[in-house]
Amino acid sequence: MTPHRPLPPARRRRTAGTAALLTAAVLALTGATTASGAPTASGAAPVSAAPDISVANVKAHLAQFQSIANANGGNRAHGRAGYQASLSYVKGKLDAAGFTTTVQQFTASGRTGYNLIADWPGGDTGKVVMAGAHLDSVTAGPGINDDGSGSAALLENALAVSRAPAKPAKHLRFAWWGAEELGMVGSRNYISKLASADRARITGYLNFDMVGSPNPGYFVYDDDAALEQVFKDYFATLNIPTERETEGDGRSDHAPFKNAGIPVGGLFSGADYTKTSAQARKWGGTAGKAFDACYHASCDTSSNIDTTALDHNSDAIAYALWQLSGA
Ligand code: DTR
Ligand code: ZN
Ligand code: ZN
Repeated sequence: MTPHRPLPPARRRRTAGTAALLTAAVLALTGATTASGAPTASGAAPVSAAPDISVANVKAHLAQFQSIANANGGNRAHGRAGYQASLSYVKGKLDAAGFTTTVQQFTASGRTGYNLIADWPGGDTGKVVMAGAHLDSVTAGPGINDDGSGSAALLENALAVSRAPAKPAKHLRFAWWGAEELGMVGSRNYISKLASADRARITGYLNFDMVGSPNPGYFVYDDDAALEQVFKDYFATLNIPTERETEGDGRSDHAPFKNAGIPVGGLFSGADYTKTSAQARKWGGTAGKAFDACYHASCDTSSNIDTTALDHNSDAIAYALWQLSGA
């Protein structure tokens, strides 16, 4: 649902239909049928349509993160009670859904930090599709857009995987990183502890850090052409123009993966940079104002979210996961 720029039901159905048509066209080209899930004439497994991710569910996770911050000194920062509570919340949902979860411990600035890794059982473990978001906020505030938005969108996507009838051909792994705000300490730790054989099994890593900015842009990471194209294809079905993400090179948890030679992609709706008038013309919102004026501030609360951007980005994540894992 889209309170800011409500789409009439007919248009939402049409956009969903477009995605379905794309999938149908791919299946027709490969000689597959949508129903059977049998191998195609070319031997490739057909890709079933990605689900529509409920933005209401994503926002319910954000409301939980906000309550957690409220109850724990106003933040969910590394080494604080609000981080631990955020991790328990996400882990509880994943465990109940059948994920195999692992908590990885590390130390940063004299405090213990944690990554949460969640593997969906099955798929070819020689080909791992990974997606992540950081679960820590800065100490200044609750971090609802940065990066409650990515954490919540990813959680709802993981739950959608657990509910889906079709099994992914590749192995799916989700990560919620600790201490990103201290310099990507959690994700760097994960990569440094990963055996080189296990690194080689990761076919791609997708990062979602800030996907519900209140004055949003639609930025797609340009690090890997194939991963970039998957997201561009999705936004093309919505008729939303995208730009290549250039603000954040090396500024989030995809950087350690990229440095390890793993293809990376991701989405970003903008931080403290100012939206230009050209960008406001194509995306709406306010020119001359930051994409997120509450970036790293106490006002990064539940009201610091554009529901439409959060909705589209959540659905784009599902599209990419389904495409890349061959669900
Ligand atoms: N790393 C983010 C902020 C950030 C700024 N630019 C980008 C570009 C792409 C992803 C993230 C970012 C933070 O957590 O503060
Ligand atoms: Zn962030
Ligand atoms: Zn940040």
